[in-house]
Amino acid sequence: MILYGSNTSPYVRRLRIYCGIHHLCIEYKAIDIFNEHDREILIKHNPARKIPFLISAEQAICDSNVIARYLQDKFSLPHLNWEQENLLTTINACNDSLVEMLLGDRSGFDTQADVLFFNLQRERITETLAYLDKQCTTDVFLNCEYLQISLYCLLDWIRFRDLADISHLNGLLNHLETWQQHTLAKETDPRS
Ligand SMILES: N[C@@H](CCC(=O)N[C@@H](CS)C(=O)NCC(=O)O)C(=O)O
Repeated sequence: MILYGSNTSPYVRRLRIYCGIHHLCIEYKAIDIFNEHDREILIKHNPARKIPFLISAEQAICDSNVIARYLQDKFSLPHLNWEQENLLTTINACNDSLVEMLLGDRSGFDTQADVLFFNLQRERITETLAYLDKQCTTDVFLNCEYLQISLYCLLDWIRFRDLADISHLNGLLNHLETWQQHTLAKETDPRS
């Protein structure tokens, strides 16, 4: 199996850390989705034109959430319960809005403008981070390694790209500090 992605994507990184922790024999290939040659590979396998995607002997699996479920099935790893799925949805919502803001910024838009689209993203980012700050010390969260990894990858990406102020959110800061000691967090650091 081959996991395609980029070293900077938090969605890809969460899967790389998860595979590493469980010693899953998955090859990783980094691609640059804005490079002409690599984009052909992306287009061939994922109509949504997003990373990550996984190529297995049987088929291509697109989207980090689906890839995680596929790996959990394939390697008999625990699935998330419904409360944990909801937390993952919250992490993803925050991550998706930050991606939109980053792309808006790179496209030359004023992402701080008082307009509906950016107001909605900013509201979602602020509220989901505040919510996750409270949830990240609960048993529901702490009993799920995939959630812990996913939140760590989001927070470290926020810090790496300077995307949001989390300096007042102590739960999130503690989570970041705990996970950044992990060998796999160091090995997948987007800065290196
Ligand atoms: N729901 C997707 C989101 C993946 C995603 O947004 N990936 C970004 C990179 S971090 C991407 O490929 N963006 C390309 C684009 O938006 O055109 C997942 O969980 O895999």
